[in-house]
Amino acid sequence: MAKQASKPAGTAATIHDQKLLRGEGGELHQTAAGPTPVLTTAQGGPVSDDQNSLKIGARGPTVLEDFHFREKIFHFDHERIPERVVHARGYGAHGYFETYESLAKYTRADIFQRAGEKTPAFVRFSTVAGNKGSFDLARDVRGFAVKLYTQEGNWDIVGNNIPVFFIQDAIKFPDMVHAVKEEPDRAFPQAQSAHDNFWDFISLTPESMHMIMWVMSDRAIPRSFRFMEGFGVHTFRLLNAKDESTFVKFHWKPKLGLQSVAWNEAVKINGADPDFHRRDLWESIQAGNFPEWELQLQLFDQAFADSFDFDVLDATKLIPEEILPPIAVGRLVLDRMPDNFFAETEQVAFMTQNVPPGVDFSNDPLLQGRNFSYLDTQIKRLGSTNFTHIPINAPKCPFHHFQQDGHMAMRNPVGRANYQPNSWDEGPRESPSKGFRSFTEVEAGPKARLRSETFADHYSQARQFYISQDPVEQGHIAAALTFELSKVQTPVIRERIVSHLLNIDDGLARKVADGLGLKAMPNPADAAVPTRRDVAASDALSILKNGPGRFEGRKLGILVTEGTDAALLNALKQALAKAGASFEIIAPKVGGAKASDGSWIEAHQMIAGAPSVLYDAVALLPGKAAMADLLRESTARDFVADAFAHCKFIGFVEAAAPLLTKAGVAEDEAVIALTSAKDASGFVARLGDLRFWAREPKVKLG
Ligand code: HDE
Repeated sequence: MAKQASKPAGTAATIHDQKLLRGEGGELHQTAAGPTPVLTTAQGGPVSDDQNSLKIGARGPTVLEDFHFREKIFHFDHERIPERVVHARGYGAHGYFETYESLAKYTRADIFQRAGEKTPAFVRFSTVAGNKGSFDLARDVRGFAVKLYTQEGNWDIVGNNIPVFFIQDAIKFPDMVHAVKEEPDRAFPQAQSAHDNFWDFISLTPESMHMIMWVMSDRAIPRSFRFMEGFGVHTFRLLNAKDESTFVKFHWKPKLGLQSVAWNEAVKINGADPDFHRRDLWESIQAGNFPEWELQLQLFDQAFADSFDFDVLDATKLIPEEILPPIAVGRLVLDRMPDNFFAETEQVAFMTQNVPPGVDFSNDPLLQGRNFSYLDTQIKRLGSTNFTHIPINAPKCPFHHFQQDGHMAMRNPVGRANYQPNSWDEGPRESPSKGFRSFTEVEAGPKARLRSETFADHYSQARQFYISQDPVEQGHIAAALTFELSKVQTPVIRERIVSHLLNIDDGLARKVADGLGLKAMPNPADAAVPTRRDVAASDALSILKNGPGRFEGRKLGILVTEGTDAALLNALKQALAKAGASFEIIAPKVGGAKASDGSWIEAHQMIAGAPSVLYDAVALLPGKAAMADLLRESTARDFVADAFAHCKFIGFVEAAAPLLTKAGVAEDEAVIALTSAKDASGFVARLGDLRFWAREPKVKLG
């Protein structure tokens, strides 16, 4: 088969053009890679000239008759489809889910019947508020949407990296989203919650307080998709063959552990590499380092649910893992990037209502509303009821139904019967035993717009989250709230938020009030139910208390110049490979530099293109003779100063000492001298701590 050229080389086109002008014509189909196919129109007609529109004379008007020109421009004009109303910016990958053990005791879902069974999967990660072209490191919730192509149809677990949500009832979703998106009169700020409308809505919506603690924590600025958890958020049901129900909450746990960046770092990453998260996923999958998550389930029955002082139907609440430890039931591995972003990542349609037999919904009013929204929104985005005909959305199991026609119908039924029952013995029939059956819950009550009393405690779990954090993390929450509210121009909104914080933690409220320069402390907000001040801490809620203790999957930035110690550099590379970590070489010139032993060091980046915010730690290996030039580069100084300010580990050779001084680096145990190649493995072992947070009070990260 002829190989498809990705795009014609510019020079070839020019030569082709000149030949045509000279009247030589001729097809230029030979390239270094072999023959390429003849360019055609969408109708398959061969094209002779794709460089010039059809004109009357060289300087005359273009003629309407030029069907190739018209088709090309017409198609281009219609390339865009509406972006998602939320979660517009996303990035996806293919992979598989592997079942550990049979879960037949709890569910009859086919995907959970056989140990070792692999089910194809597609996952899309996203931010929520920003548009499709916004940056990756916004302070925001991350979408974590998983499509499992099971033998009983597609199962979509459309989750987030935060296990709770802002609101309790889907009817508030448009208000919540309007408030966080850019303000409608001025169309800014983009992809950020630091503005009046968002905080106004939040200050008037106390049920959002638990979620606000999460969003103001480092969870909302993840280091990469690979280091995030995912959560189904709502309580679902599993149903076994006897239709017995078990409540379930879904959790995805990253194999490489959790990691986030610092806020000051996030701001700089957005400038240096707005695609930081998607590039990270692309690079790791292309390098064969396939990210992996374990699916863990919290399983419980009605009696257990009734024992909580919160309602498991309330999506602003979680069940602490200490009270109900999750059990691991399988793993998700992402091992292949899409061939085409638009066809797959943009057109994938996730829907909460896609569940296989053996999985069912609960009455969570947020989930009930989502089950309408996700079908409806696909018509808007994808333009036809036949969006399931798009390969990424089509089931990978056999399917048969009588739905027909409509725009862009690609799979059309054959035969006479397009209904059932019919007398022709044609077509599929329903199966009461194999088909989806809802849990036969008995429902009764007045038809009214109600909110359950059991949803009324808005502060206890917000407090639980806050007191479960490490002091460093608590500091980050206070700093994030102070920063966000400093962008709110209406003082009464700032005060209202502080009045809610008083119901969560006095120390936090005081810190934020102080950071904002509030003249007087407001009264605590009215609370429908007083905060349970004695709520127990849950260590599972902290990132830092659960550090991975290894540098695997992370990246070291290595600064080199002419005269870099080749032996040390090679030893570092080996130690990193052993640790399962990667590196980038940063040199004054991207062409590279000559090492101490005369060998050539290939560089990945020049210093100005690779600020240290793009790396988890840095090693400074300049040669002595190059230092005078390096000291003149302000980007080299920033490289070091930022690494220090962001509490990163810094390895340095003696020659780099003047650069450390110029960057204001003070000695501490994470600023590590590298005297020779033998220091490399010890240095890489230290990197497993990821950050040296004890430095933070000195650098006042804010
Ligand atoms: Fe979504 N959400 N959502 N959401 N959501 C969408 O569906 C909606 C909610 C989530 O990568 C939309 O196809 C309502 C919670 C993810 O394609 C839309 C409510 C959670 C994605 C929609 C919620 C999510 C979406 C926009 C309140 C975590 C991206 C485009 C009841 C459990 C999926 C689309 C992807 C996308 C509606 C709340 C997660 C409009 C009405 C809670 C990960 O249908």
